Amino acid sequence: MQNNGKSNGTVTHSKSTKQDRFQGHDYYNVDALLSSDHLLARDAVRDWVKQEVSPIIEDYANRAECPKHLFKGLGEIGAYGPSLPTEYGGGGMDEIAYGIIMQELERGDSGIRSMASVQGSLVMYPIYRYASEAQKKKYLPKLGSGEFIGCFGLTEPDHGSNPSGMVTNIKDNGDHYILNGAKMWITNSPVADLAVVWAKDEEGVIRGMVVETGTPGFTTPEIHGKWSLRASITGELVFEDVKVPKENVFPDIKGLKGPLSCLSKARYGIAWGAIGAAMDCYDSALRYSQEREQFGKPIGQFQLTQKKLAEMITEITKAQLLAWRLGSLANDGKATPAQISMAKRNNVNMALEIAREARQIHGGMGITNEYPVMRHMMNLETVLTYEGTHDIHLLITGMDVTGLNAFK
Ligand code: TGC
Ligand code: FAD
Repeated sequence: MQNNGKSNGTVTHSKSTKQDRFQGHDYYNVDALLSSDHLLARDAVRDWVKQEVSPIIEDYANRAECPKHLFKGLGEIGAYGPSLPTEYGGGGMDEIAYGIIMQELERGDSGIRSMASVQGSLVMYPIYRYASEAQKKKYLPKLGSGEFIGCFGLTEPDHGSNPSGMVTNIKDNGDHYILNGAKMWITNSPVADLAVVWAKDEEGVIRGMVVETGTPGFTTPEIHGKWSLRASITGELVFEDVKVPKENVFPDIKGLKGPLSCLSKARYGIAWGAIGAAMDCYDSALRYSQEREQFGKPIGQFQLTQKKLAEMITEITKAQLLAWRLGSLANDGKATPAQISMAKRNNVNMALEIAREARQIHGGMGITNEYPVMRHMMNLETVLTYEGTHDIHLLITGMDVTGLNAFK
């Protein structure tokens, strides 16, 4: 059982002695489509999650605390920007390797995957793609190693699904800009060293910039009371006449396509990540169904339990094939934003449905932290909403197939 981790008034991370018995599930031998490098990356991250995440995650989620000590470890295993070039702090691997690393991290916890995917896809990627060479050299190696922590500020209190309505703004003031406004729901912000922020200039054009925390007028209050993603830290970004050096503003990218291009990268990782959460729930439910007896036989022998498990592995297999094909397209530079939307929406919803069914198979035990399913289920409620809600992605697919825009 867990304890509350407190000794002499100091909160420490207590390690559970419970063994992580997770085994991967690959009904259609999708592994045969992967290279030896993909499998090596997958197994290394799976081992790291078993050693570093599984023993502590229930305790941290219980206390709604972020395991900050893992930021460095995530850097050491190459979880930040796996598909970015090594000279810019990335892993130099391909898009499938990036996806499979996100899958294994989210198998541990969606909040741990968030720690990595925000840093890699929403902070390092825009700096790599849009910042000056000097800014890249200044920030990327330290972000890649986990020495610096970054966050991404797009959402505002009154502009979530509709970021083009943002009111955060910059005004030219000689050798610097003055930044005012607020961002809401920002993963990692209270522990961040820097933020990639999107704000409108005096012409109303969206611009991106790096803003270092500690700059006078910039605060990052934490948001409390989340029942989801409890091991991930979330906060606001508040800017009151913050001086942003001109060299920190990305020179060439203008408009909403800047932040949306970063979201494509992160949504792609989530399409893979959700499979990890689904596999963990299925794995736990399958084992429970074989071990738990009622009416004199294992509950897995009842047809209704078999229906649940058979449908779960079918949906996981479909999601794996979707992710693999999307990864192949991404490797060729051919994955469209709408294809990424379809995979994010399908795979996250699939994982949430599986978490709910797995919870039922565990009966009353399913609501406890003896099993990972309720934690995954609560996490996936956020994953369904962030990076574009379930319905926004449906409308992106709808627009793509009809050619008619529901947002305008
Ligand atoms: P719209 O007019 O459609 O597009 C504006 C411009 O952007 C281009 N574009 C994209 N470019 C790259 N990648 C994409 N995915 C793109 N989608 C669109 C588009 O071609 C256009 O280019 P141009 O050259 O014509 O200017 O824009 P809109 O204002 O109508 O909005 C469309 C909509 C609703 C789909 C978009 O606003 C949207 O996706 N909304 C959802 C917002 C969202 O996803 N927010 C996420 C915040 S970050 C987050 O949640 C992080 S969670 C982190 C974690 O912990 O993991
Ligand atoms: P709203 O946009 O107000 O949507 C409310 C409801 O209305 C939803 O069901 C939505 O689907 C629906 N809706 C909206 N517009 C339409 C429409 N046109 N048609 C039909 N239905 C519609 N943001 C960041 O910038 N950086 C981060 O790091 C980040 N991390 C997050 C971490 C957590 C834990 C959470 C919960 C959110 C995070 N977000 C982050 C914000 C996230 O991206 C937004 O919550 C999300 O985009 C939805 O915005 P909203 O919450 O304002 O909901």
